[in-house]
Amino acid sequence: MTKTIRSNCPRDCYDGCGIVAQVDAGKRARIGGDPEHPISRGSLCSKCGVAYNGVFQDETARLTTPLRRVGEKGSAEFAATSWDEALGTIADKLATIIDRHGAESILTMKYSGTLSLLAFFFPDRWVNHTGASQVDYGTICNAAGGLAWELLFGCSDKGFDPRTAKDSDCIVVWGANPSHCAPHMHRHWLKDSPASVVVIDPVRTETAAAADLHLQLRPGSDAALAFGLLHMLRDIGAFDDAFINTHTSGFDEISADIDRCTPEWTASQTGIPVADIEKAARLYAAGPALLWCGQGLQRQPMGGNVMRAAGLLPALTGNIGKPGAGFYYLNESAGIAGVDFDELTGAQLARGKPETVGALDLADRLSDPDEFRAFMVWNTNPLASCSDQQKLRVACSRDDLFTVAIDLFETDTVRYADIVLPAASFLEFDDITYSYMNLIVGAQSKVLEPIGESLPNQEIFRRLSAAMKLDEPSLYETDEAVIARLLEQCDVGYDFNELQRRGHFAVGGDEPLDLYKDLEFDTPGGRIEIASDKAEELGLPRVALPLVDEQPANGLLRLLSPASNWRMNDSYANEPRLEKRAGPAELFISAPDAERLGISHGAAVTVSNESGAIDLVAQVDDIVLPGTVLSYKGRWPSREPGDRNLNFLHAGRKCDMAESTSVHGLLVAVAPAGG
Ligand SMILES: Nc1nc2c(c(=O)[nH]1)N[C@H]1C(S)=C(S)[C@@H](COP(=O)(O)OP(=O)(O)OC[C@H]3O[C@@H](n4cnc5c(=O)[nH]c(N)nc54)[C@H](O)[C@@H]3O)O[C@H]1N2
Ligand SMILES: Nc1nc2c(c(=O)[nH]1)N[C@H]1C(S)=C(S)[C@@H](COP(=O)(O)OP(=O)(O)OC[C@H]3O[C@@H](n4cnc5c(=O)[nH]c(N)nc54)[C@H](O)[C@@H]3O)O[C@H]1N2
Ligand SMILES: [Mo]
Repeated sequence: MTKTIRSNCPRDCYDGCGIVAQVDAGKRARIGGDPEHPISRGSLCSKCGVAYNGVFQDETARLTTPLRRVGEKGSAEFAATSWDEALGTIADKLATIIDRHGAESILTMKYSGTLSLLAFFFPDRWVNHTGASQVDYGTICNAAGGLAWELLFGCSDKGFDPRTAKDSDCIVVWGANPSHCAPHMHRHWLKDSPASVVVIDPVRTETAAAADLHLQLRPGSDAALAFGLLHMLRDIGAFDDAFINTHTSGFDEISADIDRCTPEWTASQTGIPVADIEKAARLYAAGPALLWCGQGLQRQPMGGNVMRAAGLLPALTGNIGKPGAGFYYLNESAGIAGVDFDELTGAQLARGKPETVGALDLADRLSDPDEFRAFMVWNTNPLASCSDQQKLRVACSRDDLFTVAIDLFETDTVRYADIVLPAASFLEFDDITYSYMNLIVGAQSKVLEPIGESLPNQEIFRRLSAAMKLDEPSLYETDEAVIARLLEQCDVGYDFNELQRRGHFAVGGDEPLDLYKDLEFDTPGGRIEIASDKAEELGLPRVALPLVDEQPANGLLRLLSPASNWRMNDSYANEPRLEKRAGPAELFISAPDAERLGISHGAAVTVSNESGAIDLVAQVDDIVLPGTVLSYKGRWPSREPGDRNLNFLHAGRKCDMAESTSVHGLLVAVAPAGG
């Protein structure tokens, strides 16, 4: 008999889809989209729909037992072992390390393999209790934008409720690519909305191609564009002086810069024709307007400044606190506002502030044998996703580094581990999901038994705590107890069984929430801080500035490596059908650049800089303009020629804020391969 079970996708994606699983005893489940879920509307995306029915349920692809290393680090030669033995070994090793060098010499690193509340946050209790060091994971992804909008708006993870688009006249999508990264928002939300859509992106993404207006600017010229748009908005009378006077501070400090950024100057800096700058300003000024700034936007050398500049649009036009208006970067603390994160993560267990390591410093710091003696990694694959790939690999090869990796699959990072622990997939345990865009809380339901001996992250850490004989009760709290409390904190109004039956809970009911209705901002002064003392204290400019990155010289090109349609970050590189769809790793290059460099469509090219070189296949395509090349992220080095991916070329340069990545700012030379 077929059972139908409702669940929700907990992966690192704006959408947050509802799932329906059809399960026949002893067979694979069929995983599809929930027709009654407002985002997925009956379908999953082209990648997850394949992977959840494929490699996620394939026991020949999954890690099924704990493993211990028997060959060289990196060789992936392992022998199966039992949970007791694996956890016993880890407990012994860590006890010795803590005894001799202190818990801070254990470096822990997690990220967003799954974002469900227990599997993501519960292991933090163990980290806090032991006092282990932590990689500051936001620095690999979105920390600069976070700090920028905290300075400006007081908060970066509370934006507009997407449902308010029904009242909007314009939606600006700035440096986000929903056609890949939020496929259902691209397909339904943007396409169905009555608003005109303006996309600001150096790449003609599918979302850009479908927009009313695409401003295809030079990468790194966004702050100039923002000031140019402000100049035009002021000219056409779209500034809201009453709003500026009442709800912002520091306007005087940018007013002269707005004057200076004439349309002609802006066009010369960004490459966008004056007429299009004017058209964009008029569309934005036509009525209530929404601004979505992507995480891709701030992954550039001056990414923090760019975010502060872009955020001035809603601030100076008063597009805040009314239906159809607003700004959005992330919505984490909006959808699950009630959750007591200190309790969930065991913040009170920490004795003092833990040592943190920025992701861009990981390779350097982990290379130092005196600083870290153990490396524990789960929910992330740094040997594919982090900068300084070669150096990180050498660091992970250290004989005196004890490495534990927890994953579903044998990733590059797993290949370097001393002990590997098999994680259960989100289809195999109950949890709570949310989206960082849509205000929805979902039931993650157990659809299948865990494959092999795999276990959910939270259970792995409970058992590790037991193996280490830790006596803190909260390390052992059951899933049921935590889930019940989370639902209470989120004010769901019913229990987990009922949530499973309904599938999801819409925060605020059927109507869009206005999260800035009261026009209160969490800044020191309670207003939108156009000029910020706090920024100055941090050694940053007081205000956003109309800066533009220097144009690449000597024939170098700017390499962007945004998200692929066929990958979830680096996940699914081992899914055969997606591997086939994605084909070999490509470099998109404009026809004029290809001609200048003697590169033909389909030819092998070498992409190089001071960090090294990788070979890709040229796609001559005008989705990029001359000066810019693009290659999608999401490759496992171990499955690529030369055992490397794009991050081999990323020396770990930080952007202007929060120690955060500038990966979309790499400069490279491109030449025919073997030339
Ligand atoms: N060149 C370039 N590099 C980039 C980026 C870029 O734009 N360009 N983007 C950066 C960004 S934004 C990010 S967020 C990072 C992401 O980089 P990573 O965090 O390394 O992303 P994934 O490779 O998907 O790693 C997630 C891992 O978690 C595993 N996993 C899934 N579910 C579970 C679970 O329940 N338990 C456990 N233990 N594991 C699980 C998956 O199998 C996968 O191996 O990459 C960054 N790297
Ligand atoms: N399919 C799929 N979905 C994903 C992911 C995935 O890997 N695959 N990753 C998830 C994760 S971890 C994250 S953080 C989000 C990220 O999702 P997004 O926020 O959409 O980020 P990216 O894909 O890195 O980049 C978005 C766009 O920024 C543009 N961009 C690059 N440089 C500049 C610039 O200088 N100026 C402007 N205006 N734009 C620029 C790129 O061309 C790209 O089209 O997506 C999540 N969803
Ligand atoms: Mo990310």
